[in-house]
Amino acid sequence: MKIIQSTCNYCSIACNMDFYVEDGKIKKVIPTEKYPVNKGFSCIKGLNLDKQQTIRNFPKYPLLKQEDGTRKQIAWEEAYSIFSKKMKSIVEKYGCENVACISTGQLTLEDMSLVGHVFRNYIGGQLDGNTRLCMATSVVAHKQSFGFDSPPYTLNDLELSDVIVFIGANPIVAHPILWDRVKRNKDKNKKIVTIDIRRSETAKNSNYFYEIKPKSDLQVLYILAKYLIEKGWVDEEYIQKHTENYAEFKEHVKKYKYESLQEKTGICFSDIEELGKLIHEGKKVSFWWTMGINQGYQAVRTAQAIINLAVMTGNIGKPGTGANSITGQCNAMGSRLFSNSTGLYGGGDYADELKRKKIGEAIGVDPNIFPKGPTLPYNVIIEKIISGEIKALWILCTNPRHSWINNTEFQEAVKKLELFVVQDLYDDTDSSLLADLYLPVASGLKKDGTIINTERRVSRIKPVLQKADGEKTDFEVIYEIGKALGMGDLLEGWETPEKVFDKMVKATKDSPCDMTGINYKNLDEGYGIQWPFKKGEILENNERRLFENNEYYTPNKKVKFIFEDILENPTPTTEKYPYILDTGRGTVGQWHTQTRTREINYVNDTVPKLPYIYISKELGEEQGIKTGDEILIESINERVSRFKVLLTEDLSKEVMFSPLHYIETNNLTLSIYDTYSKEPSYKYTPIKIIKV
Ligand SMILES: Nc1nc2c(c(=O)[nH]1)N[C@H]1C(S)=C(S)[C@@H](COP(=O)(O)OP(=O)(O)OC[C@H]3O[C@@H](n4cnc5c(=O)[nH]c(N)nc54)[C@H](O)[C@@H]3O)O[C@H]1N2
Ligand SMILES: Nc1nc2c(c(=O)[nH]1)N[C@H]1C(S)=C(S)[C@@H](COP(=O)(O)OP(=O)(O)OC[C@H]3O[C@@H](n4cnc5c(=O)[nH]c(N)nc54)[C@H](O)[C@@H]3O)O[C@H]1N2
Ligand code: SF4
Ligand SMILES: [Mo]
Repeated sequence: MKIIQSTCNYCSIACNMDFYVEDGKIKKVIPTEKYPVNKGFSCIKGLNLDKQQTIRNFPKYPLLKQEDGTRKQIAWEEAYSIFSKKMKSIVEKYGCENVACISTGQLTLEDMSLVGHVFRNYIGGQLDGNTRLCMATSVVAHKQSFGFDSPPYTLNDLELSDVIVFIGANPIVAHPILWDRVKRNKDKNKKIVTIDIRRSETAKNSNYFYEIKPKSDLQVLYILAKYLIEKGWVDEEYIQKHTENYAEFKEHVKKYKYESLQEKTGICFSDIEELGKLIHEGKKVSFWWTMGINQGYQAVRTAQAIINLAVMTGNIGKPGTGANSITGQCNAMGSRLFSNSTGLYGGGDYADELKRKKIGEAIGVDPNIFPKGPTLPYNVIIEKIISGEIKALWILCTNPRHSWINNTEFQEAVKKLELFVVQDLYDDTDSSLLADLYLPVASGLKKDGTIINTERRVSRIKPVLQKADGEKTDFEVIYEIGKALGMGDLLEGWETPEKVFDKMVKATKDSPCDMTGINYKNLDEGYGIQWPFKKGEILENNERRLFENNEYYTPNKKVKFIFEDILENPTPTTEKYPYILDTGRGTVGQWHTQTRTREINYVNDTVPKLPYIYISKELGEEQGIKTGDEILIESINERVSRFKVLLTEDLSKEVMFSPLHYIETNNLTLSIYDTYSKEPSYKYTPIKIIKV
């Protein structure tokens, strides 16, 4: 029996798994014991990776939509030819700015780089990723505050911290192995703190829980900063030496009044005193945030308010500390640095002439082929499809008919396209079913490449199984499309994932994410390597954090306090729509739009088949609603969805929660975005109940 170590390509922890393979079949899957991330553990999704595409009879050949709406199987060569002819004619007729591609955080770094090369460098179209729905806020916050998109921590910091603060994050459900690292922390007196708008699984298992009003984090964080400053519980020396803009920040937070705290946030002054004391008395305090922060209308500033807190208390760049944004999809970090969408390969800036030249030379292309500026963000792509400007869309490894905010609008939008191509494992996803051309691809079990996890660790995805006749990987399909488009010489040196990886590594030389010391050979030793890792460096410690030398990536090497006045909520609740819909992950076993996790029998058998919504017991009693009832919920934009009710004591009367795993949820959400990152505000929708 052969044992092949590869990486789980669901969540951003990127556990490694040992696949035991015999006669072309996976006999068992065991979490890799020596891997520094998951140390022999994994969640149910990783353990069931062998079920991928084995239960359903999935297609191996492309499907072309016919005039009567049925789909006909066609040969691969025909599909490439149709794609390239149609795409080229649309570009000719409407201009390259009117074709778009939406990629993902779930492909390999090599797949993403290649799509960037084909679609941005060659076609010159618009390219964004579903990472916009997820990590755009953190990216902007990091760039502005730290000078580069650089999550500073290593997962080991969870084992070293004595005060661990989760803000808008529910790792027990969303990142089980991150939570495992918390449980491995040996400090008996450690304090786990959760700030959420509902008593989440993580809140229930924390020592302290602060239940705040939806989207009131910025108020809480500014008042907490004001309190710490008044008490003198800040690290003056660190602030003096390594930060800028502190005096202005100090002045800014004075504005926020303790008197209005309770009304605005739902927590009281004694909570701020308690939280302030916890942070002050902690020796190694770490702050961790995820989608409760990133998905909001003032999200970037909220993320930066967390960064400000860590910095002003000197909790950064030391073991067990940090302002730590947790990523979501397995390769969210890779897509941020290598998709060539919002920035140049390796986290470069399109406007930086010097960098264009350097990266062009490093990867062997004329820098003039790089786009002149960043891509249109996802929401503008959709708006321009609706307005009839954008005429072609290619999506890879994402299911926006289900996951996009206000998703019914997506369905309406794609009807206007002249060409809609979906590249996915399955031909029956909500998006695949709408495609003019559907391109099937093999699962991660048959792919070769790398991904970068939440702590900047690069690891290998290796083919565990061989492809069947006709089956293609994403890399092959993208490459063949490039060929059919006529890229010719431009594809020289891009033939294999390894070649592309080596190119991308060269593009990072001397940048903060310098990976010139990483190659497939040293990755194949099986421990993963975090960036930065320069050529010639010796890896003494494989669990490293950034900013240990107190130098940031800004021009003056100082971290910047960034803040602004708190905005009015663009869509507050009204008398007619008095409740707020919160959305997010429902269970460990369910992954987003459930196309993959439906293949895990245990998950399928145990999760509700119908969409469900949690409502507080109190409200249920008041309104005569019971668990198991079916109700209709209407959102402020007058869309209606049907849910099964689950009454709970974990919510306040004003808030309801429905998981994103059901398409009905995003039927209700609104087209509201953060000002700077354009990340959707998925977690705040005014709604009302229509009883059934
Ligand atoms: N099982 C499973 N795991 C997953 C995924 C999955 O689909 N299934 N998806 C992966 C991906 S891509 C991502 S991005 C991560 C997401 O991981 P998380 O962000 O941890 O998950 P969510 O449930 O979206 O949201 C976290 C919490 O934010 C809270 N919240 C909502 N609004 C606010 C607010 O205004 N303030 C505060 N403080 N909290 C608020 C919600 O109540 C929720 O408990 O999970 C990853 N892991
Ligand atoms: N209401 C609400 N909506 C949300 C969120 C929320 O918190 N609330 N969270 C948002 C977030 S953070 C995220 S990340 C998004 C996720 O949204 P999506 O990315 O749309 O969700 P997935 O189900 O992961 O879609 C991945 C698709 O790729 C396919 N696939 C899997 N592996 C491969 C592969 O190797 N190659 C190809 N080509 N296809 C593959 C799968 O079958 C699936 O159809 O949802 C967002 N939507
Ligand atoms: S915790 Fe994440 S990476 Fe690890 S097995 Fe589960 S889904 Fe996969
Ligand atoms: Mo995500």
